[in-house]
Amino acid sequence: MRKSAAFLAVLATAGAPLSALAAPLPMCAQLGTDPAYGLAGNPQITALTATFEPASQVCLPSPPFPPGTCTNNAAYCRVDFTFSGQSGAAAGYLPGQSEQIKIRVGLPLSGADGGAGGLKGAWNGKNRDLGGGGYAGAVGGVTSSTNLGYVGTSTDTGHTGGSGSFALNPDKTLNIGLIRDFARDGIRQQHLWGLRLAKTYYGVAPLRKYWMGCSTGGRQGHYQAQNFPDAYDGILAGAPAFNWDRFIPAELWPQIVMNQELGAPISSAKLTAVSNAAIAACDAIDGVTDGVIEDPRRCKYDAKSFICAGGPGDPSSCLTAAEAVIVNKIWDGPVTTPSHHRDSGKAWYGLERGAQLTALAGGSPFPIAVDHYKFWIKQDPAFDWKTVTEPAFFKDFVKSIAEFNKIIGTDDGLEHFRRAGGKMITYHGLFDQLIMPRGTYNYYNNVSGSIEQKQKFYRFFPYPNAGHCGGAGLDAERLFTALVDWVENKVEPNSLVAQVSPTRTRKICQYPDVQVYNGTGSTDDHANFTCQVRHRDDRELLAQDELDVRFKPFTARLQAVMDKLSPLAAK
Ligand SMILES: [Ca+2]
Ligand SMILES: [Ca+2]
Repeated sequence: MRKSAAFLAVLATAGAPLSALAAPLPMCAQLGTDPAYGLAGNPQITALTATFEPASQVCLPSPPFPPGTCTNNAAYCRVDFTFSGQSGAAAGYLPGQSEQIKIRVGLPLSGADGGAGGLKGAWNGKNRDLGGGGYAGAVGGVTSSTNLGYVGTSTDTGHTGGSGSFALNPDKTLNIGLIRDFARDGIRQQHLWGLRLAKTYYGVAPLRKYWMGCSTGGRQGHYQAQNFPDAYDGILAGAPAFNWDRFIPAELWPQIVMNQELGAPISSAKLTAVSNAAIAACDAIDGVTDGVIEDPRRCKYDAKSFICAGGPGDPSSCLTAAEAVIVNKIWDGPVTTPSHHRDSGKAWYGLERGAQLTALAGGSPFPIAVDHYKFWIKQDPAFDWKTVTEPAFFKDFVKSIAEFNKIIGTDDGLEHFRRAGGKMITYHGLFDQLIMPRGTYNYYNNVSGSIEQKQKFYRFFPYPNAGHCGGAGLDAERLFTALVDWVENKVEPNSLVAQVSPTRTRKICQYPDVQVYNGTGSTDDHANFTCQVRHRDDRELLAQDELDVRFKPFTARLQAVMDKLSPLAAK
């Protein structure tokens, strides 16, 4: 890891007076037992443990993984506890209920505990908070941070278990306290306790603070950039689950149209076959026939081309005419009749042509979307999503925006983050099978400023052919290294290299640059491609993704509806 001389000098001068004033630095176990260190005996802390975790090797089972697929974990100090700073109706909970945010802080060993090789023991002087997935509901491992020398943190976001049912009280009212903990307070406390424990354990506050997360972790990263703009030097926030109020109900759209118009899901074999047909049809648009679609937004493949002709040449998995209509509706996302000549009718986006459809349109619906519909929108645990008609969907969609956009929509601007000097990288696998990539294009394009102004602090890397948070050479640690280099060494990340397969590397160009094959040499070598710099995206691509004004939050009309409907309107 590269560290600038200036950074080391700052750490040295900042560290000296603090450690001179502080009480003796604790051993790991003392964090769990000695009230002098702020956790033990703290009335806001329960279920406290501080454990010295020795170095270990964790191997994945073989088969299916190749023999020796192992991770070597460095020894670290693991601190687990539950934080409760709020309680009762005033904080949005039920009477007698209190905040219960589980937090894990992993600390690379200090000098007192035998750590070495970093700046303070094994610590590199920096924190890297880690994001969650789905509805969270459990603290995650932190060794991906501690193994690299960072303090690592994680939270369950204030509820237990991966269901969305925490949002609903037994009396069918919304539990605003727990929703706020999921949206905001869990990650805020995770961050603050990471800072506090670093200072306590090493005697000096971290001089660099990073966030790293994908999916819900991508939403969490954006939430903090929007709401706590000076908390981080750098944020890596991939496949972001922002627009939560909109894309989550849109994840149920495939099931609603299949149920309403076909009465049953389309078979997985057919869905896979028509996705492959789309890839085959659109592969060459980017100039290289290689199974990769560089920009699926340019792919207009019509599922009607895959209708069984009734001849001997039909694949066994071809579609009926009715199924083809539905596959197009899934790809196009929820679109209703425009009410005005300037309306698009588009409520949200679909998955890209070529993405695996079986996660959202398979034999059973995606549980996060079902839970959102049941517990959040309908506030009825017995609600059956199969009763939702297509026209009713759009009413429910507006209700979801009205009630939840302000608290967890996470689509506010980044002006304060930009002014605070933060840097953020987002990325999205373009064959993401759960979160529609065009939501990320939409957000990026709605951030204020020209492309050049945005790229000074916020960059977007679309990954062709990659799925949700991985695949096709999407490597979050490689992205994180680029972020650190940008923050600490001012190296602007214009393009990255993806190891797509053992025998293929490709460039990943920042949006809206376009990858161009140089015309000679192997198309499996990234060196034979160039990222063509562009200052704007194609107008036609932007126009086709314009959302209908009725489904955009914060228009004046919708704001009035929101304020009337929402018990959550006050953030
Ligand atoms: Ca709270
Ligand atoms: Ca191609």
